[in-house]
Amino acid sequence: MGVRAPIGFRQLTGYLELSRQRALLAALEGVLAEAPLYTPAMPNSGKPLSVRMSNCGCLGWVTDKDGGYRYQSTHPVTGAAWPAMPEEVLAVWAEVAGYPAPPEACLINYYSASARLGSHVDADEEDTAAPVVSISLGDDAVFHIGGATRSDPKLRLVLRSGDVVILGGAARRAYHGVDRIIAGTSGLLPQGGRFNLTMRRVTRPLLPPAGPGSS
Ligand code: MD3
Ligand code: FE
Repeated sequence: MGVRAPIGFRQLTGYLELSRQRALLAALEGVLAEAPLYTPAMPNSGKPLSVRMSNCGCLGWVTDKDGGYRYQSTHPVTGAAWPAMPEEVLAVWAEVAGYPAPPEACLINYYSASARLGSHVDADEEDTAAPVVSISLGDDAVFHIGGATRSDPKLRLVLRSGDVVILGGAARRAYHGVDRIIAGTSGLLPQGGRFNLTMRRVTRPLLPPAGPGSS
């Protein structure tokens, strides 16, 4: 029997055409010139992650040995405020999120050919009603998503350049990770590897979204 994706997982395969991927990449290079990729570290152990990270938007997700997982308004190495989220990124959220408030954080993950991201749950956001929207650029990634516990069966699928994934509902609380990058599968990044952008709402909006029973 096949493993089903959790409710609320939606992969829009090939959503972004090449011209739009290139425009997103150009905007991303501008962001990274101001907020360079850094090597995050695990809380307590200080073990470095293989994925390098940066952020844009008013808040950014960071992790280091002493401070642990958190959102903060400044780059952990330069101390500067995160750059604004580019309009090309905000446009994708506006098109697919189905959420009345804009994202506050956009985490930028960069995977070299040997990078991976172990199975985890994203649980540092206060606004759990908002979806997470992911954009993949560059080489293919083997991604997995399971359920609410680490031992739930996992669905494995490939995320390709131009794919947009929307994580809402139960999927928002599911274990997930990146098993590996398939090097040489995209010509988008001159240096190879893969960028993943995840737009997130961190705080609850002042006006909560309309829901069942709200009229
Ligand atoms: C499922 N990023 O940044 S994107 C992350 O490809 C993260 O870089 C992966 O996991 C990457 O936290 C996966 C798809 C994704 C993003 C956020 C999720 C899946 C998710 C949040 C909850 C559940
Ligand atoms: Fe995640």
